[in-house]
Amino acid sequence: EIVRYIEPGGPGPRVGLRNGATVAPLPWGSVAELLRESRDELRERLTSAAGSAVDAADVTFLPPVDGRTEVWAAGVTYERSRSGRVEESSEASVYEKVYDAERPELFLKSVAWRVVTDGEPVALRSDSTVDVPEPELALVANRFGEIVGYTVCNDMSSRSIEGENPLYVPQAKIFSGCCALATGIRPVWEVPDATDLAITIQVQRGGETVFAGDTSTARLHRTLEELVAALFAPTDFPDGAILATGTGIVPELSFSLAEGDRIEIEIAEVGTLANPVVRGREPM
Ligand code: DO4
Ligand code: MG
Repeated sequence: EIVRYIEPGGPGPRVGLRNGATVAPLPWGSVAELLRESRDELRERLTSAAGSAVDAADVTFLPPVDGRTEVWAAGVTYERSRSGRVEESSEASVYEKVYDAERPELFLKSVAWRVVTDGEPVALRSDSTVDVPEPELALVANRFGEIVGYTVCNDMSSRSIEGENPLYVPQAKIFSGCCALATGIRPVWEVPDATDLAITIQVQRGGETVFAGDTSTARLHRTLEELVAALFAPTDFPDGAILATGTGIVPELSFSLAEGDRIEIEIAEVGTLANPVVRGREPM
């Protein structure tokens, strides 16, 4: 897996290759720089370029995104997401239409510096009453729009704010602690078939599982290539982009996350992501 990390007493963030319990530095100064390579160049250089390895337990892993690389997300790409939005929204037809439309729903989820990673808190808006995690396969695309890797994304969302009016989607989706990515990017050639990966989620509260769900990328209503092509067609991404592919797991509307919960997500062959939940600050 491609990772970003800091060694104690070492230089600033490095890009490395995690292999089991070790991490070896790679020659790129940032993930943004690495995403300027073509997929073929990256594959060739990754196999030969790693320096001397250190123990993974001795380093701090950072979110695997930096610089000008943005995180985008697709919405209403699974039938369960469509039915969940129809239930919560005052404007249900918007979601029914977009599910079958040629143009997918795409939105900017996060700039790199706002992303958190495994073990760091994700947040609930203080003005929201129904909040959920959204466990999503995220595609890592290079500057040419080639998918070079996969990671796990949690697209934290306020259902009460989005449900009030679809024009509030940016506020329901973008705030401090809204976007978590796993620590590693699994290269695409390590995952021969991404079209049937199991996705599971659990929410733990006071030692009990208060929500559990599962799905598979086989239930995606659009192809991975189609989503990346729609993102890259009108827009340049000189340092690549990360694109979360939408959620296929939506709890009943009676469920909401609470401060102190712990969210655990796993995507087979891609990785895991676990985060504690905090309540964001009150309005000033
Ligand atoms: O329409 C809002 C976004 C839905 C979404 O994020 C998802 O389906 O994952
Ligand atoms: Mg989502």
